[in-house]
Amino acid sequence: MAIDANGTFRGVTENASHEGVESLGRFVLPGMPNLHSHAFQRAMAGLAEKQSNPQDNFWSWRETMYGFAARIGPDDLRAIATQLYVEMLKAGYTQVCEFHYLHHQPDGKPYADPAAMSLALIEAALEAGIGLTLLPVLYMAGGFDGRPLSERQCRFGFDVDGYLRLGEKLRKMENSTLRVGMALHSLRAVPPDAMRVVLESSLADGPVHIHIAEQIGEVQDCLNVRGARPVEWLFDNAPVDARWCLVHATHMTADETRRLAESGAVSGLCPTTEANLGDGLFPLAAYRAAGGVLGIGSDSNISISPTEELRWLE
Ligand code: NGQ
Ligand code: ZN
Repeated sequence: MAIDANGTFRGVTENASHEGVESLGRFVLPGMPNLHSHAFQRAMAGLAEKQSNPQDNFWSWRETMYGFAARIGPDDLRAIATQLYVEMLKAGYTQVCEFHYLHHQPDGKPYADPAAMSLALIEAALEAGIGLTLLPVLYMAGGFDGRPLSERQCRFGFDVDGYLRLGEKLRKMENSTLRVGMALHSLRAVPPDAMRVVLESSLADGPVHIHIAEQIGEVQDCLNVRGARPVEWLFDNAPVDARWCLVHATHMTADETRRLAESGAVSGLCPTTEANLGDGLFPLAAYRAAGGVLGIGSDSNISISPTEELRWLE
């Protein structure tokens, strides 16, 4: 098996001689990266997997999730994430991208150390022995119209300066098993001007992740306020390339699908949560035909199984 300098598998030679090659004596598979996780949501498994009201949808799921999140502090997060990351390793994930927005205390005040919740995740990954790509999330507004964060969203919020300070601090902790990138929660949560500023910062020279188009409602709001669909708007306004991961690119036109595939950006698909919450199917066949790159994520961590995600995707 040929592996390039980035650790990416580049090819397999059939019937190769094993002369001089160390045998592992068993079948081996490449470690699977988990492109999208909200660790704390592992502990709400079972709270929202049933419909208690015919009107239930993504947004009512989110209210349940917010109510649960309000009870999680740094010690809880460390415990939940440590157990989760061990589960991930046992299931075959060897690297996890943590899309982390639970930054402050439940009332919105920063912890004495504003990085307390990030540090809990770093400690959990170290304890479990999984590679961590920590993606601190920028979350500034409650919707495309720029409305302020709701009471329950206040603990997610940073202004641009505070966010970049957090990113710089975490960057200094990088090592062989910890990488720090950037995440924009979604187009609805990050005003265009703020997006431009953070994308010009040094934090943007690593991985950049974003929730892009999971819900028909947000596609509609984006069209109404910004005059374009989310994927379309992002490509027109940001330098999207192979460093980017667009999570939940569920709702795309044929043209958006082609642009995403040609950009080299990764489509981060989370089949089990997208099936439960997403109200749509990713255009997999067209995307693959256009040469698009994809990976999977366990997102809300109801299922922690790469084979299960791939089976649902197929
Ligand atoms: C999240 N989860 O950030 O946990 C989101 C829901 C939102 C999924 N999109 C919150 N599955 O998008 O506002
Ligand atoms: Zn997510």
